[in-house]
Amino acid sequence: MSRSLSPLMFVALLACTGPQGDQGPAGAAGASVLATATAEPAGDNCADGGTRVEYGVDANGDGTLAADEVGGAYFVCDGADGSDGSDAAGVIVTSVRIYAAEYGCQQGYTETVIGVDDGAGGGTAGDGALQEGEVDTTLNTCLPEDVDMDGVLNLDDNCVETANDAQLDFDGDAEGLACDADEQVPEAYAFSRGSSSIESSLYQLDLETGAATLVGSTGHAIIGMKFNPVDGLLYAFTRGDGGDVGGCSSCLLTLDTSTGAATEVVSVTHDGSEGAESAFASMAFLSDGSLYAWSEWDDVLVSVDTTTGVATALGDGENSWGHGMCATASDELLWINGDGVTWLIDPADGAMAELGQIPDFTRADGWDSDGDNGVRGDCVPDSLVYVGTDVTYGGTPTSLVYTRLHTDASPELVTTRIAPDENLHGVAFVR
Ligand SMILES: [Ca+2]
Ligand SMILES: [Ca+2]
Ligand SMILES: [Ca+2]
Ligand SMILES: [Ca+2]
Repeated sequence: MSRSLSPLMFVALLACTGPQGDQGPAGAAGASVLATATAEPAGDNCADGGTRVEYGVDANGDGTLAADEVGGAYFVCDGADGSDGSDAAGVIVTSVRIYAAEYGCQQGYTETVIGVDDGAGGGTAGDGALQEGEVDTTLNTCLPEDVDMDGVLNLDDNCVETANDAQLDFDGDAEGLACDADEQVPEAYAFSRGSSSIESSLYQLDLETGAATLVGSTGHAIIGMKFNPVDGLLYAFTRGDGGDVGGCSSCLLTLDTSTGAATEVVSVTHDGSEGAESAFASMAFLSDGSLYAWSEWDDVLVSVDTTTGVATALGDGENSWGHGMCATASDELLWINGDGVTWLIDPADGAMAELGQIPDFTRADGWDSDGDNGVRGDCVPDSLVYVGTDVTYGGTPTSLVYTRLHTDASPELVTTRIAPDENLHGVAFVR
């Protein structure tokens, strides 16, 4: 079979859902390209007859190509040698979604390739695939701006075809948890608020859903908590200044992750602060097991000797009280202050480099009466993902938030609320 081609064949269609910024109509993802093939009698188009192929965008999504949807046509003509090629078996239509801003499509397009598997242009006839010389026309049709309708535009979406409005990505590879086959949700624990009369409870936390399962009471008023990657134990600080219901002021504890029960390690004193005690709510262990904390009463980073309980100031200190601290994969300290501004701190000398402001950070003005407010978050081990509790005061519930920190030249912070919880006051990931 040989063929001749109509001049119509090189028509290309662009059918966008709308200008940039418009929301595509729901269900528009079904606007696919269709092609139909019908027998063409001998005549002007094909001297010996052949096949007429029409193609176009199925604008109304009914699965058939209506006359007013036909965007172009071409003919596959039978050869003059009398061989019978008058069927459409050789016509191949393939479509692939391409997520790039091209062809006037701001959020990606469907590329549809149509041709005949006839060996034209050096291709291989009858192999079920179109080689370059067999391609007769290519159509590019714009995709809906948000194909999975999760509220995140295609080019910003870390699972573009899976609805995942939270955009969770705990391993930091830019492929979201919802579509990343090798991503694990970190194991995590959380504690509830305590005071001089209220014991903090330990919870096991599901970071994917925000659900918290009670483990047990700690018997103390906990203000900070982290796992030590060297011994694998969960450590916690109690409140200072007589504020611990368990009577161990500014103490470092270990917590049993099966029962919540606490074991006292050492009482921590900081000679730079008034009255030697302080509040060490923001704490983090480096990979070698060394412990750092933010001393709230004099606003300075300290290193903590877990044997003697002596806290030693690093750097000059600045800022306000902390909202959380964690160690990054490169053993820097990520610290978030009371205004939701994030910093990377060099633990060698306390030098601070500002990353940026967490958007929509919720904070009430001033300190609460207990001096125990704040977001006490943790980093996912292999990337700069911070998960903490977002606290407002005056009885307003807290919620678990997820923040991705981009540390390139233009830091971008993305905050997503995972789930509300009325009692969480800080989180720690198993190391
Ligand atoms: Ca072929
Ligand atoms: Ca989306
Ligand atoms: Ca998605
Ligand atoms: Ca991932």
